[in-house]
Amino acid sequence: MTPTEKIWHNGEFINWEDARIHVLSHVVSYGSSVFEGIRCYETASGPAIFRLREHLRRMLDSAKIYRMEESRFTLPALAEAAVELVRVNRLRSCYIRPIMLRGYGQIGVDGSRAPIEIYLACWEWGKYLGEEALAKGVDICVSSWSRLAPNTLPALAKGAGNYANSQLIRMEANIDGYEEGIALDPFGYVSEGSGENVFVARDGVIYTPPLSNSVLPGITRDSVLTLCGDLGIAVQQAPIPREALYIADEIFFTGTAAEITPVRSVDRITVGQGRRGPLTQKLQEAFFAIVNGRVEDRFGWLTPVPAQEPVRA
Ligand code: PPE
Repeated sequence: MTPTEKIWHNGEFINWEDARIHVLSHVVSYGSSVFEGIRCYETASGPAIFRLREHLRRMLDSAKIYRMEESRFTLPALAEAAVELVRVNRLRSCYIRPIMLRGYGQIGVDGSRAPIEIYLACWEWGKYLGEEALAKGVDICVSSWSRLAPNTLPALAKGAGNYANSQLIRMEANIDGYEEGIALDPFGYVSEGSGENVFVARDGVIYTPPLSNSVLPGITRDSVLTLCGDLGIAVQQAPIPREALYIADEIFFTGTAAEITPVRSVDRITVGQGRRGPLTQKLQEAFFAIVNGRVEDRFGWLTPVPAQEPVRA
């Protein structure tokens, strides 16, 4: 990771190196933070942040679920801070990581009296599942770990604690020679990847698990559902049995980091023709045309970042 200059903390910009917390901060022992991942894309008219409001809304929702009351900063104030963050760091494109955490000052599980610290950081982040993944697809497995059981950890919240489960899925997949793992939900239905939602196509119809199958309500997932409607592609939110993965025509992952990444095999069983399928390609083209500003932003997904100083070469 290449450091950038500034990180936003509770309303002020501080230097990258100064964004430190005490080891006894509540979050370190108990995973008590919520966070977001947002991409800012390079367009001909400057950097543009993708679906900024929706991401910040999800972070405030996550905070509400975890009883992290925050009244200092409203959604518009955080959105303004994110735009300013990209501007002061003079980046053409980047990944933005907002984090709300329970800080230093209270011992024990109940962290409700520990101070809440809000940070916004950004850095340049390339392709998530490898350079060739977007064109060629990735080889994945069904994880031996299940996704979060209902009423254990809240799947709708992007809470750091939830990512203990994601880490187990991702590390196991990587050690076993796969790029990523798909987890089933506790009832055996397809849920999601460690950091991506999943879509499965067969006979021209695309399916994705509903939110009740323990998935994060992905912003990219929502964008793909919108694009399917716009392009006239049939799409359904429906429970997906594991074996549907093996007989799919196409499978792809969606996520801020993964964008729209085709899957070419599951458990070493080839998906369709073993390469990016036509529906996946059509959706990728529609998605990248919007985020790179090559077509009109017809859904209002982009927040432009005004230029301040010359962009770094
Ligand atoms: N499910 C999970 C578990 C998840 O972490 C993500 C995002 C998604 C689905 C897709 O959501 P969205 O980004 O809103 O479309 N994962 C983030 C974390 C990546 C990381 O390694 O850190 C991301 O893609 O930014």
